[in-house]
Amino acid sequence: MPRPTNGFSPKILRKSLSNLMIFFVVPAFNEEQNIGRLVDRTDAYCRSRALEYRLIIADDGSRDKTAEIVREKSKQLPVTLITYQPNRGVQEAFARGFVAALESAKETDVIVTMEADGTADWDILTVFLERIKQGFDVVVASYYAKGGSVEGTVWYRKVLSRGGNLFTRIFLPIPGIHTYSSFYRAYRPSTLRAILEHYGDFYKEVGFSCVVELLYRLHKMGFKLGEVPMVLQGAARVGKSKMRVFQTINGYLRIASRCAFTRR
Ligand SMILES: Nc1nc2c(ncn2[C@@H]2O[C@H](COP(=O)(O)OP(=O)(O)OP(=O)(O)O)[C@@H](O)[C@H]2O)c(=O)[nH]1
Ligand SMILES: [Mg+2]
Repeated sequence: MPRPTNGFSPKILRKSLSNLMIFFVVPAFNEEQNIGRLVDRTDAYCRSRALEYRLIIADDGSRDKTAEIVREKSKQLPVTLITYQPNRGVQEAFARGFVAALESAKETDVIVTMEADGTADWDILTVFLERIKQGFDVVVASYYAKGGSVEGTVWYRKVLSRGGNLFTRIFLPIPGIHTYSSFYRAYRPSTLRAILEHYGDFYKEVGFSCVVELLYRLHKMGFKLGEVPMVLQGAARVGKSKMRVFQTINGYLRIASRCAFTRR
């Protein structure tokens, strides 16, 4: 049974969200065990709520059947495959996905990023869209906000994630934001266009820390950022995590020294 969407009735939601298009941008690396499920889930969710969408999957040098599966799905569904070799990291996949989405997105549309592994809570998607309609420019799924949590993940990943998050909250404070590393977010297209125009790129970072840098840039540019509590279901993923721990820690340190101390 679908869970209630934080107080918004499905009927009201359908009416208020009927004229926008969602551009999903999903980075994927060796996700053959999860990607088909993600495509089907996206389609079922959007279809049941009469949401128009395009799902852009950026396959970043996978050595498994990720691209093949997505290509097959794109024959039937509004799915775009971006694929290249070799693997360059999640920053490249996000950047290519953003550029593809921005080529078609109108200002009233919404760009939603999420992981390919199915760990996101679908029921908060409509809350994201409502927040954007209410005037937020960017909304992030937050497992460290009150009401959020991380479930089904090994203890050392939880410690690392919480430690990294605490670090960013101390050195890169953003009022009202408790989670910096979440991939699951909704952006008004104008925010990403503004970042590109102002900085010339979305971020400098390579790897998972790029999303932290992007969020901090958006904050510094004065955009209104909000969050929605989420329970991250770690057990929903099949296969191993692709997060490179040391690269990510290094990235956080670099961002802190570049952004917090030099205020750039
Ligand atoms: N394009 C691209 N995507 C990547 C790369 N590494 C990871 N990803 C994707 O980024 C998302 C997050 O990676 P995960 O492996 O789930 O990392 P995680 O969420 O920290 O780990 P779990 O908690 O185990 O899920 C997934 O959709 C991956 O497929 C990469 O090098 N390139
Ligand atoms: Mg994951």
